[in-house]
Amino acid sequence: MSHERPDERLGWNSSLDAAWADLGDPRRPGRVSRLDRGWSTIVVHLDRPPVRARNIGADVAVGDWVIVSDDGERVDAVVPRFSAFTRRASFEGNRAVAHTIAANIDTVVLVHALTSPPNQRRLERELVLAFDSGATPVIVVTKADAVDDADATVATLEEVAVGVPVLRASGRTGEGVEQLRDLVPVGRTMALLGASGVGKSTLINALVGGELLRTSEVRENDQRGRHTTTACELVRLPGDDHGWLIDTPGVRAVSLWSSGHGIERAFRDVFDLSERCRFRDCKHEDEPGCAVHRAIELGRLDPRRLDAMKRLVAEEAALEAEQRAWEKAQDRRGVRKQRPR
Ligand SMILES: Nc1nc2c(ncn2[C@@H]2O[C@H](COP(=O)(O)OP(=O)(O)OP(=O)(O)O)[C@@H](O)[C@H]2O)c(=O)[nH]1
Ligand SMILES: [Mg+2]
Ligand SMILES: [Zn+2]
Repeated sequence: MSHERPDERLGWNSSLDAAWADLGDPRRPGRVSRLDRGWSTIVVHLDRPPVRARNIGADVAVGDWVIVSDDGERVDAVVPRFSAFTRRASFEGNRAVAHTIAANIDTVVLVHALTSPPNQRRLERELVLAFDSGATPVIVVTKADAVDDADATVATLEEVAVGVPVLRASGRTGEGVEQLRDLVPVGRTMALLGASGVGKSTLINALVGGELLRTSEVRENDQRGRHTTTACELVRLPGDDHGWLIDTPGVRAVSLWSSGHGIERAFRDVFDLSERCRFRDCKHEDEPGCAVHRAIELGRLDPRRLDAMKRLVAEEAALEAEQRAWEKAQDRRGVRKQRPR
């Protein structure tokens, strides 16, 4: 295998150079474009067909840069990611397990449909994960063609989208598509995330200008999707000026897998207010001089937003406690193993 630097048009960049150097494996990495039951599809050269390799034991996500074994059979190593959208996997018994949906992404698009009532709580959670991913979040409200008055829904979502732009779009009429495409210049990657049926694949089809991805009707009664997309997929935008999109299957639950400052950034308004609380460690319960409660009394902050934030902080704390307990248990096991006989 060559020691050639991967193609920047595939999304390689200088932070990956450093990560690759740290990995200490000079073989040329390729990019995972799809995952199917233990198999990775990997693009190594833009102008050659992708290769397929097994990813036994390797923690791989779409968008990852991986090194394939010399015999081409399996993924040998994963180049550390510069960003990743990771949530807590839903059902893993008593232990928290991370599930990375998309890796090495520059922009995260949180897709909501105008045909359903705006869901502020869901958007808040998505924003926490998006900020934690290391990528830049953007909110897209789509199906703009299907409603008469989008303004109220957009305004409701904007209330909790502190500092994050909200774009209107339609996969049917092409509204907003050009603006979205401009967010993905050559060498960049944008992942689309959201509930099933909101129109992620339809939007990607509009962006690439063809019926590349399968889509299907939502349920008439509640506008819920049918989980049409079942695997993440890296899709190239046509033309030499544009980068990559990642389509993802709709996720029902957005559980936190947090380690960074996602909550602080997603709730910047509340954190800004709390700077003016009398006590530095104010919990915004019933302490005197609480600037957050003052803002609620003045109608400047929705009390539901404070509740939502507290719930997320508690969820994150519980997750961290769980992880610490698990690590401790692992350490004990490790010590036992190392004990001389
Ligand atoms: N009117 C209208 N319908 C749309 C638009 N975007 C998507 N739809 C419809 O909504 C349904 C679901 O769209 P999909 O693109 O399959 O949704 P998805 O988010 O990819 O769903 P999953 O793959 O299940 O996660 C389809 O019937 C689409 O035709 C839009 O902009 N306007
Ligand atoms: Mg889809
Ligand atoms: Zn306070």
